[in-house]
Amino acid sequence: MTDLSTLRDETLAAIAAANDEAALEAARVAALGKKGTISALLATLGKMTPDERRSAGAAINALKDEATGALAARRAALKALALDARLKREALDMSLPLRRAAIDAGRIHPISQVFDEIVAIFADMGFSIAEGPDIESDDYNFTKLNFPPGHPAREMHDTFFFAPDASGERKLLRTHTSPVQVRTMLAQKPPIRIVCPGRTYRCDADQTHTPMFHQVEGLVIDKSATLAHLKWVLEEFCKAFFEVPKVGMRFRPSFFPFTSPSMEVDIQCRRSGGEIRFGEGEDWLEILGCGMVHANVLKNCGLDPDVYQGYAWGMGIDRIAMLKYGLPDLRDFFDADLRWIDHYGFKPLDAPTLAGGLSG
Ligand code: 2NM
Repeated sequence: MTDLSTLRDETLAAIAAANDEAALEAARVAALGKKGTISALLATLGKMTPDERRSAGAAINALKDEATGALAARRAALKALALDARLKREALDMSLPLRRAAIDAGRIHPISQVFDEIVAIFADMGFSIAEGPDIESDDYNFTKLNFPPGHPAREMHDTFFFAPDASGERKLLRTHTSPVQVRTMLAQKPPIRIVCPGRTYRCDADQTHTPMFHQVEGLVIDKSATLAHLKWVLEEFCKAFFEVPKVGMRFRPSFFPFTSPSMEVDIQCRRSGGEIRFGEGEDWLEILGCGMVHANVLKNCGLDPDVYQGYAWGMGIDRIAMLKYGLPDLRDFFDADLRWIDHYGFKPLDAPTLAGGLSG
């Protein structure tokens, strides 16, 4: 039976040549499908004599079994090949160094760290955090804070003004965070205890000044807030922030339009061998300005100065951060150099707390 042996060779060759699932299925249908070659042969058995059927039947059924077996074997081989290819594709090189997870790679900027430390200290004393917009009105940034129109202090702030809007109003970039205190006094009833961290702007750029810088200001308004309370709050703050058991402080008379009396505050320090220690020593370091809130400011913000009094203070954060963390150059803060932030930055999960230690 040449026919049968040719059909056998062709069928087995087609199965062996099938390189994927679809080609294998096509080979199966061609041989064993309803209209397949082997199925057609099987259909001829009915018309044969019993003798013919006995010999041909056995041969055709043997071919059918062989083809079925070859199909199963080829299917298994294709599956193994596919698995091999997938394993090769998805192989992991276990000797590669571990990539740092985002939480390990990220760093907190020293300015943010110092903000967080200061916030933790004042939150512990019962202060709330208040924030406001960077773009302010002249009224909130100056007028309500007792800067009279044309007063030289307005010029001293080197203000960035925007072009006047349709109504002629000239907005500005806030030169201090004090407008946040103004907004709070206008919106809340005393007692008020807030600290206001934020960005501030003055048109000034040299070795020790950048046009954008950072401040934290504080405000307490109550019926009996006094200068003695202010001194205590600032002393507690300085001890906590510089992480020392005591600090020598000096209050020098000064002038701000929004406070009376006004003072500048120095803390004692010791400089030796390029290092600085805070709290004691023969040098003084100016760190903040403060005073009792001027009666005009209280009035401008809807508070009766015969009922309420308050104290306030303000400090620049950038220089304080440089001193506390030994950062040599102010300009590094704004260079966005990953090596610098890697070296000087703080780990995100080491959040400053008084109980856990401010700076880790
Ligand atoms: C300073 C120094 C002294 C201050 C005053 C006020 C307000 F709104 F209550 F009048 N806010 N901030 C203040 C007082 C700020 O910065 C050197």
